[in-house]
Amino acid sequence: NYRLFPGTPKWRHHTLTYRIVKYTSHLSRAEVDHAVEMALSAWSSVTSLHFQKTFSGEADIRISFELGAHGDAYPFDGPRGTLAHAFAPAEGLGGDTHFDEDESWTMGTSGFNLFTVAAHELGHALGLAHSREPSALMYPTYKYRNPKGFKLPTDDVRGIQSLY
Ligand code: TQI
Ligand code: CA
Ligand code: ZN
Ligand code: ZN
Repeated sequence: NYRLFPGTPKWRHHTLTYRIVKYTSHLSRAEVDHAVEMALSAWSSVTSLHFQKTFSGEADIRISFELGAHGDAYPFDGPRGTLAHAFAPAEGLGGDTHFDEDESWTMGTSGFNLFTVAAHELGHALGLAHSREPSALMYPTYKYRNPKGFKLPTDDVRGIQSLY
């Protein structure tokens, strides 16, 4: 029940670089690093993908927390509404993942859990669209996921393994 994007955009290399360009004021840097690492490993653990962190220059996946209008065609809208978005695999903006700095990002069950939303967005950044399967991570409804012991639902595994 997973879906891919029209034209099936995907990364042509399997070692992808990522860079956290702008952090949030709601969490420590270490917490953001940890949530992102856990989210990436959910996807790399079931594919041949590897993620390499970079600290300057270009990166396939540029991650940032942004407020309101931030230079792409999709301005953020303050608390609630849109939480984050990510661009399908491509050069340039492709793979980039933006989080709305106006949300209350947390490491727990209150507000919006950063790991949960990051794992979903990175699915988009790798080429998955929304699933029709309600238990899937790529189903378009927020549901808290505990990063401790998290296992990617079968539908998402099938989806990502169809690409990588
Ligand atoms: N942002 C939407 C999302 O990521 C933006 C979006 C809609 C989108 N269609 C897309 C992004 C297709 C890439 C490709 O789904 S959101 C969830 C939910 C959002 C929603 O802020 O609405 C999560 C962000 F619904 F699944 F909970 C993260 Cl986890
Ligand atoms: Ca918002
Ligand atoms: Zn954006
Ligand atoms: Zn989505």
